[in-house]
Amino acid sequence: MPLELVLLDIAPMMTVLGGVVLELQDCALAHLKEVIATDSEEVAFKNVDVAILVGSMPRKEGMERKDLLKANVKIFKSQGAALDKFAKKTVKVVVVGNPANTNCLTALKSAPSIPKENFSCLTRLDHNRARAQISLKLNVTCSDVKNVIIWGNHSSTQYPDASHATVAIGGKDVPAYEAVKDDAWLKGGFISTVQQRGAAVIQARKLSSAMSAAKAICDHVRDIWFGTPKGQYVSMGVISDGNPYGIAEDLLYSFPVSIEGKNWKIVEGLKIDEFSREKMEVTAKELLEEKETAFEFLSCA
Ligand SMILES: NC(=O)c1ccc[n+]([C@@H]2O[C@H](COP(=O)([O-])OP(=O)(O)OC[C@H]3O[C@@H](n4cnc5c(N)ncnc54)[C@H](O)[C@@H]3O)[C@@H](O)[C@H]2O)c1
Ligand SMILES: *[C@@H]1O[C@H](CO)[C@@H](O)[C@H](O)[C@H]1NC(C)=O
Ligand SMILES: *[C@@H]1O[C@H](CO)[C@@H](O)[C@H](O)[C@H]1NC(C)=O
Ligand SMILES: CC(=O)N[C@H]1CO[C@H](CO)[C@@H](O)[C@@H]1O
Repeated sequence: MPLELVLLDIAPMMTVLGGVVLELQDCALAHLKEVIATDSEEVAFKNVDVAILVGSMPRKEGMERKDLLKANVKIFKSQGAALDKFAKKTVKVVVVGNPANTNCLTALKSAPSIPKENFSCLTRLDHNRARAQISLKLNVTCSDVKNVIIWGNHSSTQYPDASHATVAIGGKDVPAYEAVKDDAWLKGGFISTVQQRGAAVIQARKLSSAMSAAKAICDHVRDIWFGTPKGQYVSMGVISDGNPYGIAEDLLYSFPVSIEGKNWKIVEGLKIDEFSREKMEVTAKELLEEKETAFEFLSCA
C-alpha cells in the first residue's frame, strides 16, 4: 500500500522540516510514495486517513502547568476543528503530544462530525516498556510477554498492570506472576520503573525518548489498521464511555483493547483486585482534574 506522508509544523520550522523530508527520501522506503511539508492545517488534514498529532507546546522553564495546558488546548482545539472540516470522516486520529490524554480529548471534542471512537492517544510506549521489563527479568524475548496493561494517564500515575499478563515458557502461556515468582517486584519495582522510564531516558540522554516513541507509534497505528492477534490485547488511551471497569464516563483513559476491522473494543471481564482498583482510581482522578481545567479553556477560548 503506497503511503503519502504530509508533515505539519509551524511556519518558523519549515527549513528544519525540509531536512526531515530529505531524510525520509534518503530512507528509500519501499512504500513511501510522496512527502509533503506544510504549515497549513488545511493542506495537512485534507482527506487524510490517519492523523498522528505529535506537535504540542513543550513545558518551558518556570511555566505553570495551567498555562501549559491552556497553550495545548489552543493547539488541539484548532487541529480538532481542522480535522472536522478537512479530514475523511473515517480518519483515525492518534495523539502523541503531551499531555496526550487531555490533548486527545480536546481534539475529539473539537471534531464533532468524526466518531469519537476514531480518536486515541499513545500509551503504547508505556505498554512496550512494561513488556520489556518483564522480558528482561526473565531473560525471554518481548514477544513471549503478552497482555500487560497500562491503565490511565500517560504519566507517572499510570498503572502498569501485570496481573493478566502471560509469559510463553516451553510453548505455554504462563501467568506472569507464576513465571516471575516475585510478587513484591511486580507490585513495586516493576511499576515504578515503567512509570519513571520517560524521566530515566531524559536523564541519560538529555533528550526525551525518540526511537522508542516512534516504534510505539508504528505499533499503535499498525494495530488499528490491521488488528490485534486473537487472544491478545494492547493498551491505548480511548474514550471511557460505557466501559466495564467503572472509570468515569467521558474520560480519555488508557485501557486494554482488542482491535478487529479497524474497531477497538475494551477487553471485558478482567478481574480487578483491591490493589489494582486503587491504582486505577488515582490515575483517573488526575485525569478528571486535568479535563475540568481543559474544558474551562475550551469553552472560553
Ligand atoms: N505519548 C507518548 O508516549 C509520547 C512519547 C514521546 C513523546 N511524546 C510527546 O510528543 C511530543 C513531541 O515530542 P518530540 O520529542 O518530537 O518534541 P519536539 O519538540 O522535538 O517536536 C515537536 C514539534 O512540534 C512542533 N509544533 C509545535 N506546535 C505545533 C503546532 N501548533 N502545529 C504543528 N506543529 C507544532 C514543533 O515546532 C516541533 O517541531 C511532546 O509533547 C512529547 O512529550 C509523547
Ligand atoms: C539468557 O538466555 C540465554 C539463552 O536463551 C543464555 O545464553 C544467557 O546466558 C541467559 N542470560 C542470563 C543472564 O541468564
Ligand atoms: C497526565 O500525563 C501527562 C503526560 O505525561 C502530563 O503532562 C499531565 O500533567 C498528567 N496529568 C496530570 C493532571 O498530572
Ligand atoms: C477505530 C474506529 O472506531 N473506527 C471507526 C471510525 O469511524 C468509521 C466511520 O464511522 C467506522 O466505520 C470505524 O469503525
